[in-house]
Amino acid sequence: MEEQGFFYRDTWAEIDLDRVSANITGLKELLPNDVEIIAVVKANAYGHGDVQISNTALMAGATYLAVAFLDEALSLRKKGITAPILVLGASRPQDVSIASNHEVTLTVYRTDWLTEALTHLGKEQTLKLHVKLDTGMGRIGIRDKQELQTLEQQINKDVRVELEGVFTHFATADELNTDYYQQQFTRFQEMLSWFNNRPKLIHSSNSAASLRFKEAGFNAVRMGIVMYGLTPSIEMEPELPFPLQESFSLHSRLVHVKKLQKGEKISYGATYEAQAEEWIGTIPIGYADGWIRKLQGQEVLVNGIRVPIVGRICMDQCMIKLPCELPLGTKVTLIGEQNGEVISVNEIAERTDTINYEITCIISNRVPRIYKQHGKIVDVYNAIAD
Ligand code: PMH
Repeated sequence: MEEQGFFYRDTWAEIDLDRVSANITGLKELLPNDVEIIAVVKANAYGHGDVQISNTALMAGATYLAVAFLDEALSLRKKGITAPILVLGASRPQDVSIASNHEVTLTVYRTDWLTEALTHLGKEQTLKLHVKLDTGMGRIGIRDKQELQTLEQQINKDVRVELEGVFTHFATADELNTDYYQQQFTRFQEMLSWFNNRPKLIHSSNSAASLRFKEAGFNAVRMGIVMYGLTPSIEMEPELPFPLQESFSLHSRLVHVKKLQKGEKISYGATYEAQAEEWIGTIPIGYADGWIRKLQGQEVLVNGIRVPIVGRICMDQCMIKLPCELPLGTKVTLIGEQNGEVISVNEIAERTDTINYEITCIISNRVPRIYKQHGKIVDVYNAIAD
């Protein structure tokens, strides 16, 4: 195997960077030229790998990156990313000096936060801020006019800080019913009118809104899930303006193959019992890899054929029922394609009663990531060897 030497367990995720690029190009073509793309790479780029996705996104035309926490921004800086990075979530006011040193843009979401933050900023330091407005998501953000105007004045008085942007976040942009979206959009416009001077960058759209609502594009959009080739919601799938290319796949290999006699049992609790002579394979992936116990019974692909996971999923291993005796080392695909048969992230999400976002995020750091571009492996990342 080409990836040999980077990791020593036959389980890995593959990220197809060409597909990530294609998804960004798809959105770019849909947007007016003057709308910038902010690539949302928080949570290790939804489990895909922050630095590889950031570089791919920037190459494909994104101009800004966004993460949830300052630590994530600093990690990208450490890995050599020099593009602008916005921290979308709350940072501690005492950490503004570190943000400034690494040219990380922070979100301001209350006036008392700003007052305290300014006391921690050095005389010679500068800081870029985007103000978060809460138009109905109810997480963080300013909600009233007085507070926003006080904040604007406070920022104007201090030459060290620049209010570069203003943003909000939609709670229901991926739902077919647009009533709540409309309310939030109207509220955002109203709140924008409270500024004396509107900041340079105005952004409200996540992936769903970017695809659906032109008016919410302003001059930047925050692109997360669609960049990875996943639909923002199942109900939106029929409405997608261009085909998304799923970039994440998950694979393993048979490390043990055995014949069970009728009545013999498998795994913790001995809950699975062979009904006849059966071939059972073991794959080295388990719930500690994010392949959670709820996936018992889920199918995987072997030689393009769907076969079920049998018995309880263990921490590091699980067992599958094989159609016949198969050689050790046979590739098993848990998410992705084999010979035209596909198991999508959405299928795994449905099985586990959750959304596709959660699936790629929870495939843990113990699973190495292989990056492919133009059909070749261009990078391998094994977090536990770092
Ligand atoms: N902007 C903010 C503030 C976000 O929280 C998110 C995603 C995005 C943009 C990107 O959204 P998209 O992936 O739908 O394009 N945030 C989350 C979240 O907090 N939980 O799920 C997705």
